[in-house]
Amino acid sequence: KDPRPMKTVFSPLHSRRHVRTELDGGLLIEPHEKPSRAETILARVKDQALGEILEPEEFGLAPIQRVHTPDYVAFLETCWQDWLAAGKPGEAIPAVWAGRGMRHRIPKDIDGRLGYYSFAAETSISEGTWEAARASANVALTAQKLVADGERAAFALCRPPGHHAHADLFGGYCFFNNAAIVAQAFRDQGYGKVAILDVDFHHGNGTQAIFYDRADVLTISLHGDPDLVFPHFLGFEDELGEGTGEGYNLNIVYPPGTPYSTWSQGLETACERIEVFKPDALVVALGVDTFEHDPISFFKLASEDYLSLGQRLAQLGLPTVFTMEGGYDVDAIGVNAVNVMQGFEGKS
Ligand code: OKS
Ligand code: MG
Ligand code: ZN
Repeated sequence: KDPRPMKTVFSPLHSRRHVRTELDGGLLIEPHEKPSRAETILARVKDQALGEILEPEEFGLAPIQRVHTPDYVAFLETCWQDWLAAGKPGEAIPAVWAGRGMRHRIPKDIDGRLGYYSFAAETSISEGTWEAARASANVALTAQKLVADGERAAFALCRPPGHHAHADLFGGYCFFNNAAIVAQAFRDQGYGKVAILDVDFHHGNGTQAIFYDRADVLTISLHGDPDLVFPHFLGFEDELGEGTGEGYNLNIVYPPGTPYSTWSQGLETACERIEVFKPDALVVALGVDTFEHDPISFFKLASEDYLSLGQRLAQLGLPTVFTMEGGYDVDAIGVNAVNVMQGFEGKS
């Protein structure tokens, strides 16, 4: 057994995010992004004795505001109270946006602000969302601190997830971009270059957008073709970065039915790009919605493939923070996520 097993950071405050609604197919369904996801992963971490489980420290808003705008953070803090004060009977759901030719100004009204600060309507807000999103960022920052203090790697069991959140937009179940916050924290602590590798089924649009004009943070995402799937409007292979950041964003897209034998070729391309970049730290935005039985995705990875993924990531030899993103087959999410950690630690 590894003399220094990987630590997991987990906050029970994740359960403060417990919305009842997700707009899907014209219905308000039970959300896919539900509390049992994190509990199932935690149970597997314990069952496998992966390593110590820590509660997060409180880092305050400063490291969040290195990535997100102050007005967006303030909106999230009061959104639910503002919604209640406006006399709304249900959960807060954005339903109006500034379309082409309209003005991108911040309205006073809560319906207007919900639209201004979002890019999609599946992500409802209710009581506790703010507290859970804050705790999730603290989980990520605590894992970052463990690695900065000398751990080889750490698992941030974040919930809610983060990779869709832009500097001032929520959506795709995400509010604070935990992976971006970790990368920026490394930069602010003197790590010269950081790579973010997003292996979630979906494009990490928020992460890409946050670092799009920067060469100090390399962003790579492997994902389902956005011509066919969420987030629909970003994540194509011709998005290479802009200005100083040109050449520091890489998107690798795949069609429905993609198995590990194909997906892993893109992983190899991604790893080779990271090796050329020579970062001082690696952040892995870890979604396991690439699983063959995921209810909302279309890749065909099997549970044992997550061991191989972990092994390949370990070969990069970098200080590594894993932030939990998607994965909605709750029966398998624990095995699949922890397989990545165990593969990283050498299990095959
Ligand atoms: C809309 C589907 C919304 C999917 C959100 C994606 C969440 C996710 N009917 N991102 O990584 O897993
Ligand atoms: Mg991805
Ligand atoms: Zn996803």
